[in-house]
Amino acid sequence: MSIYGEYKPTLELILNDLMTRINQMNSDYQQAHEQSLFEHLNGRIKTEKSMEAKCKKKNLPLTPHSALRENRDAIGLRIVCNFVDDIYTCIDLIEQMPDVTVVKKKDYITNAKPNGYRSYHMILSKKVDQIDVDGNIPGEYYVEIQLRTIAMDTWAALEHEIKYKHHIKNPEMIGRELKRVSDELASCDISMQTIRQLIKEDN
Ligand code: 0O2
Repeated sequence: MSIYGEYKPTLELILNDLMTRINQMNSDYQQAHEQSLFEHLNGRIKTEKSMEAKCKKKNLPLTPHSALRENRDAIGLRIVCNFVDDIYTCIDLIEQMPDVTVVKKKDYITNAKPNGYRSYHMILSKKVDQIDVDGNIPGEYYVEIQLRTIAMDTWAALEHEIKYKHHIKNPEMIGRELKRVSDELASCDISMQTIRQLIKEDN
């Protein structure tokens, strides 16, 4: 039996709907501004195995309620932008979407995690016609959206890979190096944005 129980098809429905709308948002922006808002968009339903592991870690029973209420990232989207400014434009546009309410924001771009992780996280609550885990119709489901630049995404991918390698000889040194690279990439992100601004002002 799936940890998502009978709600799995609704999770897929919400994911597809949001991906379509966010891609449309990018096309509309591209038409209006002659530049895209983001470089790419990924979406996933957290695998049942990962959701079970997360529940176990939090000492939660392996139930749809734990998966969909105690955790709010069963549905996850990741928007990867070229420039930091574009992240905040995306956030504004997402906040204006109908039938979606932002219930939590974490700005790890302004305040990077101590290890150097940078990203902007939003938890959305979305109303749907389908029943939810509390028996409500319309139902309420949570969605996590992570927004990052390409540089932040590259860093997070490498850091994630290293986390699962158990035989690192000098983890302190690797951690320090990763933090240093994260700061260098953040500085490059700012420089790239400045260059874009300079090009715009020339036109
Ligand atoms: P996966 O497989 O990526 O989904 P919560 O989810 O709210 O219980 P927390 O810590 O409050 O836990 O959430 P937070 O800080 O918003 O981070 C959640 C997700 O952000 C993680 O999901 C990662 O995807 C990403 N993330 C956060 N910190 C780091 C980090 O230091 N390095 C990397 N590479 N990614 C990070 P999951 O569930 O861990 O995994």
